[in-house]
Amino acid sequence: MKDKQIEKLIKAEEQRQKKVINLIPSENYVSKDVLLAIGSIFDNKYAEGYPRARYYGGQTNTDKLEELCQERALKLFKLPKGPPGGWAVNVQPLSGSPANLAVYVALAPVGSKIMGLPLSSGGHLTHGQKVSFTGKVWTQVPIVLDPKTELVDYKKMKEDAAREKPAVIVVGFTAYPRVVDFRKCREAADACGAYLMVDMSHFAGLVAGGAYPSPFEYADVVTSTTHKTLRGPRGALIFSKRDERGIDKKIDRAIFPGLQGGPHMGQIAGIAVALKEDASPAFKKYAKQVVKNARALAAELAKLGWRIISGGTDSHLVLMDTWMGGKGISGKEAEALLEKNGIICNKNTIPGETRSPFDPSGIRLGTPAETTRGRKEKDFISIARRIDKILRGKK
Ligand code: DSN
Repeated sequence: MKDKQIEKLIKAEEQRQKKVINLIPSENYVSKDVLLAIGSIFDNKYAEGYPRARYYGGQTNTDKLEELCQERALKLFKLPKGPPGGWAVNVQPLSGSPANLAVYVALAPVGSKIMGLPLSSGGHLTHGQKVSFTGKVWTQVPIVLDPKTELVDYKKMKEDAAREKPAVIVVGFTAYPRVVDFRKCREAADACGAYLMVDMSHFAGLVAGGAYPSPFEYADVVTSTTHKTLRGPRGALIFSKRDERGIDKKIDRAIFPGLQGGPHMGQIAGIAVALKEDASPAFKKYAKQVVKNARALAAELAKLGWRIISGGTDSHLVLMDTWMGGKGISGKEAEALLEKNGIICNKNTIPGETRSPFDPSGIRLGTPAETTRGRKEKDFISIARRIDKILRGKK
């Protein structure tokens, strides 16, 4: 590389990534083929529009690439193309937040309501949080967690939806360790005529690998980033049901020309590569191992006396109360102490949070990245013991 400054930083980051134990649940390690595809000459091409309906010439290869990526995405989740009764997928969103925004632009009139889980309970900024653009244009109707079980209170969700009549109900969270009951979410959407949107960014790879329930039987729209458990490059997908409501057409228009310009064709090439990798038997094994590892991590931490939110996990992530009502240490301190000892995670609010989001009561731990590196349950039991020692100041 001619640019030595940047080359040095790339090498330093490579070393850092190799050295640490990465427990950030939303990160992963992509294959060399994915890196080759995103660094390819597809990056040079403008392709505003969609296959066979572009605003620039020279689209022979980009059209084929985008259609192949779409085919692979539908096949991975066993979705028929239709219409009617099938699914469409838009592979152009630049990342998860723009994808979610595009769905609201398409389906929720300005000023209407969006029902979502507040950030402090494990939701996402783009699920209608006030500091996000989605909370300024639309009003969030909060999904509430049962304070005892720390699980979604589906009964209240349905009652609140019937009363508040949100245009969209968005489920699928970023710090919620358990499975989401998509059938009950559908009932809540039907109680008020809302669209049911599932943001499966965190667990899409688990769905693909058969290690987490699929939302497609119940949802109208499903969004996902491609760089978390799906183990692809940065980007996102929007799946929409193809029926007389024309959701897919509205979403296509919301992405382009509504919100975005030219798609990042290099990223789309990388996404297509990852989606093929995700369809392999090896990836199924990987997805199941991710969950087994998270369960082992949660169980060992609980055994060592830490409070695990909801008592465990069904997914790739563990939410841990490090503060324990003042008997432990804050999430910010825990994150820093662990990083000093080579373990990377993120501080996180916990349900019923009483502290500031900048120094909350917990940390979020995840297994996708280290499972990619081949770690198994016994490794995660050792990691749990190491975390315990570090947080108790014994290391
Ligand atoms: N930043 C992602 C996560 O870590 O969950 C969500 O956008």
